[in-house]
Amino acid sequence: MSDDREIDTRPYQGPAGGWGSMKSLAEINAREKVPPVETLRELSRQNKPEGFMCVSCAWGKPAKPHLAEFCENGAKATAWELTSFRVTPDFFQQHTVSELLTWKDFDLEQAGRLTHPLKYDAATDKYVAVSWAEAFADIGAHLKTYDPTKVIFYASGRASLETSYMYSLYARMYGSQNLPDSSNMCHETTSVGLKSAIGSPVGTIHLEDYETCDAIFFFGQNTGSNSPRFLHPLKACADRGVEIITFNPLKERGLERFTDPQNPIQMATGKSTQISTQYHQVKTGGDIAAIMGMCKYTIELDDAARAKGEPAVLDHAFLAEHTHGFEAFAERARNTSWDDIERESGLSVKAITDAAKVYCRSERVIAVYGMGLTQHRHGIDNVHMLVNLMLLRGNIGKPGAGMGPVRGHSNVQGQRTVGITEKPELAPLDLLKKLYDFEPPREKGWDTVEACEAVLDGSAQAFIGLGGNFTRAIPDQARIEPLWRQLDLTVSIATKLNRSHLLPGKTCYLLPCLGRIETDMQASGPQAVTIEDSFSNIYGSRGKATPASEHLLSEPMIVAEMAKATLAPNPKVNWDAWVADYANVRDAIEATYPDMFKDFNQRLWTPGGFWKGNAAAHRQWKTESGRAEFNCPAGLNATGFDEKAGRYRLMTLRSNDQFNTTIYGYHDRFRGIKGTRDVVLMNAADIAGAGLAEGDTVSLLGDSGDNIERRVDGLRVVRYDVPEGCIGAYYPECNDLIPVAHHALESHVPAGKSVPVRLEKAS
Ligand SMILES: Nc1nc2c(c(=O)[nH]1)N[C@H]1C(S)=C(S)[C@@H](COP(=O)(O)OP(=O)(O)OC[C@H]3O[C@@H](n4cnc5c(=O)[nH]c(N)nc54)[C@H](O)[C@@H]3O)O[C@H]1N2
Ligand SMILES: Nc1nc2c(c(=O)[nH]1)N[C@H]1C(S)=C(S)[C@@H](COP(=O)(O)OP(=O)(O)OC[C@H]3O[C@@H](n4cnc5c(=O)[nH]c(N)nc54)[C@H](O)[C@@H]3O)O[C@H]1N2
Ligand SMILES: [Mo]
Repeated sequence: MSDDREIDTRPYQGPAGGWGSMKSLAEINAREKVPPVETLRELSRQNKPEGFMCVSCAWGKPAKPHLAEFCENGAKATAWELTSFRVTPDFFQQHTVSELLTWKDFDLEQAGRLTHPLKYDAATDKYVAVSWAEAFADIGAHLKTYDPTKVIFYASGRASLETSYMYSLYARMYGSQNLPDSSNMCHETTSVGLKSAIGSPVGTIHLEDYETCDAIFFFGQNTGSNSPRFLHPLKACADRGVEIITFNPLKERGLERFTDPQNPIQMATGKSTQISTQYHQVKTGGDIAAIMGMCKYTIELDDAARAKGEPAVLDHAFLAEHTHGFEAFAERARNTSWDDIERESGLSVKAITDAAKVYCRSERVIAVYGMGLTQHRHGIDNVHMLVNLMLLRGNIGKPGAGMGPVRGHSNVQGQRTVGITEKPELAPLDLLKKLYDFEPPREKGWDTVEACEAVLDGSAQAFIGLGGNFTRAIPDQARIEPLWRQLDLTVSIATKLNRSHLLPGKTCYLLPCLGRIETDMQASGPQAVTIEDSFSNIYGSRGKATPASEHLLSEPMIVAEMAKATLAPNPKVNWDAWVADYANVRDAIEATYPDMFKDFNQRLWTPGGFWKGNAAAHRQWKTESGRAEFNCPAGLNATGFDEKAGRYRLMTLRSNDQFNTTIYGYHDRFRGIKGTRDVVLMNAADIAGAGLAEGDTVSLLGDSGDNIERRVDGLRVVRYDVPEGCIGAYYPECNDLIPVAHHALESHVPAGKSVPVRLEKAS
């Protein structure tokens, strides 16, 4: 166990990348005891044509990859999967589930890869090995007795397009549309916000657009930690003189400066490249106001230019031909006062106009964003505002410009593409009915928040998890965990042990699967799978590492066997043929989505992937009006709650040493926090104002006013450069503080970037 670590919270002076990332990598490889030859062999295949696609983030894979087309965190994810540690049935003989519940997330996953199918035995409070046949038969028998509309089929965004297609078909043939995925906690705000504004639920740019853009506006995305390969195109942009304007409450190192580990001169001389040309520490939830300020400046500059007969600033031809609602929005922007904008954004008029001037003089602008915009009560307004800004000068649907949301899990976007969605209108239900001769459910299913509510009110009967760590990723964990154990059946398909597995339903199975890096041998030979990245490009991926255990089954096989055990035979669906050769699943995907997946099997190994297409990128707007929509926000503040004395806006953050709930270690290098994750990052004035000193121990208490006590104790105060009133702490440790009801309107993404909290000093 790991509680004797040395704690160090001195600020980090180095750049992102560089020798620091090399050292961090070497450490994790040594710790996982992966033989160096194996590591090197696998890393050399990472993100390469005919290789495997990284299991970490969804950043694009260039057609001409670098010699080493991986980053520190991608390599960590590889080592994490290749680990030589194993969690065997013997491990569970030694540890009861109650005991394991006291372990930290890090220690649970560090124990190694799961090796055998397991069933929870309530009498001994232990997991015990079972045969696959027994597990499938029992799961099927249970599912047959439930109301399908009360069964949750969750997916975390890693499983392939093939698995995801089979999984969503299985759920629907069973009668359930409850298909939430991790996207519900993540970029669903993008899916809803971009769809209503530009008619496309995903980003509009290609990776190559970074070669021709002349400015980048960056909101709430932590590139250095969460999509580090993006640092290469960003560095190339910086080298070309592209202006990079960042809005983030925290000074994230990867957005400040970067040393390219693949550049021998930078590595030898210790030189780094400055990334952001302007860095604006906006208040948490203050982006609507900041963007409104930029829109106001741009529109008023245009008003003045036209009054003087000078060239227009706005792209009036584009506005007239392609947009709807401009006049109403322009009036709103003109009528918004700079006082309100300054107060709500926490930025000065000068800072905002400096940014706006760059916008006005740039011809090709890319807007990048991540969780800093999506995880707020008014997250949709955030996304809409960014679209508004981009529309003003026609920056969507032309080369070198467009919307660039950075997706999370490596195939999270793809899962939605092939049917994992609780929204019936997003799945081709009529075609599925025709292809497979069954009656698909037509009612809307539960998303993640609704699934949580269904567990809270007792209406959910069973949970199937295709990967992920659901109960650890969601809000309000302390309230939900006890009720989780009332579920009649819980089934987790997983590679490693995590906290969700330690909350067994009345009947509970833990099914270990192959990872993407491993050889997947089926009747027709070794299989490849496919994934879709943030740019809507689709790639083949082939694992070649030796499986962690001979008892593992592939995800498609597990889904197929569960389906066969649950559903009446259907001559139109040959699950066995699909498993025997995944090319057959790809043919089925092509038949279901002919536009996006034409010649799917032939295009599997296209260098750089093949593009599934995007109407908005061609200025075809699939919106209600048939045009790109300007949307006015409800207000200027995205948090959804008022400021009051003693109340802070809590941002739940990822460290550089984690992948979501998978904790690789205790070193958030770029933020200079080592040895602990139990911290709260606070502004010096706030520390003094609360009568605290650095290093004090405090508790955070929920302050949402719903009379439910929420608290997290034992957090160490760290002085940090964040705006006053805004504090940061790590996810998932602080998820207990987020009420399930505190989510983005419409998209239902838990509002983990602005949570109302109070502070209490430990006595
Ligand atoms: N190594 C690693 N890679 C990952 C992940 C991981 O955990 N580890 N997770 C993956 C997943 S699933 C996802 S979704 C992505 C997440 O990647 P990101 O989108 O980068 O998500 P976060 O790190 O949660 O937060 C992003 C940034 O938002 C800023 N922020 C917080 N509040 C605000 C605000 O109100 N306004 C603005 N402008 N900024 C704000 C924070 O300071 C932080 O820098 O990364 C993926 N890649
Ligand atoms: N407060 C707060 N909460 C958040 C967030 C936040 O920023 N703040 N971020 C949210 C976001 S963006 C997301 S995406 C969610 C993440 O939520 P999830 O996607 O549910 O969680 P992960 O931590 O990615 O899941 C890790 C587990 O996946 C399993 N796994 C890994 N690889 C494989 C595989 O190949 N196959 C299978 N079957 N299983 C595998 C392992 O058992 C591992 O323990 O959390 C959300 N929760
Ligand atoms: Mo995510």
